[in-house]
Amino acid sequence: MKIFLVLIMLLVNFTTAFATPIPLRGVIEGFYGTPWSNSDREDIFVFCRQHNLNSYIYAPKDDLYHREKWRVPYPADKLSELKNLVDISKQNGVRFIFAISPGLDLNYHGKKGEEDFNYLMKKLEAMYDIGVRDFAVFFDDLKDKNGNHHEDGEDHAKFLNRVQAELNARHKDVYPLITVPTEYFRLDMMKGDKIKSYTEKFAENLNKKIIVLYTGDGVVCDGITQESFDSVNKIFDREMGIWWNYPVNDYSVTADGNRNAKLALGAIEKLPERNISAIFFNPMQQVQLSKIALATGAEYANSPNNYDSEKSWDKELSEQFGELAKDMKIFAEHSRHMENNWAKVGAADGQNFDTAAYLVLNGLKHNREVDFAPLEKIIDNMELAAFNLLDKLPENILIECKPQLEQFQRIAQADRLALKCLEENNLSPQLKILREEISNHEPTAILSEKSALKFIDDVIKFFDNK
Ligand code: 14T
Repeated sequence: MKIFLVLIMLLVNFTTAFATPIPLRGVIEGFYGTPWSNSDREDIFVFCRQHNLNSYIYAPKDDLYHREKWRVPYPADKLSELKNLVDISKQNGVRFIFAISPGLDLNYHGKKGEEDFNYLMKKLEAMYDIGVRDFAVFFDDLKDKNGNHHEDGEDHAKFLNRVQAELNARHKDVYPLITVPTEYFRLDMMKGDKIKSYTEKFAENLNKKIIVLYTGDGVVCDGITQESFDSVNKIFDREMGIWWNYPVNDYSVTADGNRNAKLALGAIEKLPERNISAIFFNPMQQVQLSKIALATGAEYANSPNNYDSEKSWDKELSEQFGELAKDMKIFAEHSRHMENNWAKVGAADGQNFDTAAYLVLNGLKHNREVDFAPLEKIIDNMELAAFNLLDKLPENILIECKPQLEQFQRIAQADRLALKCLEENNLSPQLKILREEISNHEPTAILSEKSALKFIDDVIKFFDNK
């Protein structure tokens, strides 16, 4: 029996020892909105080293020199700041990948085409001079307001081939070029069963060494199946890389134009196990809180075929939050699912809450004897978690989630009153006031929309329907 156990343990060690990490794995600073500060970036390089992530892509959408003014060289002060970053990334064993997004107004042909090619090479050359050896040229988000684009896949591919050839001709030590096409999610590459002409021409003409990133079936989507992934590998005739849009929350925009209202605090999940050349996680502006998802992503990237998202989530929460881990998990459980009319990713919020709430509401609807205690206990823990976290989280983390924690507290308090109303079979007018108060804060803080927040509305409806 003992020998049997030892054998099993050896086998487990064996499989983890032979886990094959995704070759290129890291973080892409690729979100809209205020870019990370340089000290945020330095912090992330250290984090990458600690979690065996080997690369970082510099691609902040709102760095003017990255996209809008891509032709304009970085001024001396910005360049020396970048040099400092490149040095620190190297010290941490992290490849600093410099990305440029020239697609808004790039010319491909004639005299203007030559001029633009030279502008772009100049920009990359300046980065080579400060120590960058990895380059990316992105063509994403070039659609007009009707959702159409006028790009030509052959133009893009030939431009990229030429950049790659020129880099290789000038330098012996640059890594393969990385790109994102204009049609960068699977459903945008296809019209029914047919591959659209941009994608077809892009794939057909693009040098086989160039690494192509895409985001899955949609821009922000509920996982990538192996089957779907392999079908895209087939279209591009190479192992694709993934640009994974979690925990990024730049699209969580409220009516008043407030970004990042909901925090993505869940685990990375539902990604393929095989044939992946690269994976980059697009984070939130909230750099500290991005580390929950990023740490699970690092576990996935280092061992895609024996990754367990819930286990990894628990482990990383414990590691990052120590004695506050239990409370952080309660909060994070209500802030991990991201969804709007075009985006959907992350495990459902408040699953335990929902199970208990259903038993209560459904019981009452069918005039059964109901036990209120389990839900009450869950609500108690939510309120306590919010209280503890507001009190004890380190300043640099608290600053990223204070509005959401306060909203969580409001929701828990309203949930408590809602439950009390059910128990007493009487709708207190105070409940609608608390609900109003929550709505007033929604421009800056959203969480648990379909779970703990919805419960308040469900209870109000319950009495309205009586
Ligand atoms: F290139 C891509 F792979 C990509 O994801 N591009 C952007 C990215 O910068 C952004 O952070 C991410 C999440 O919002 O999605 C892409 O940007 C979009 C795409 C949309 F369809 C922003 C708004 C959209 F409606």
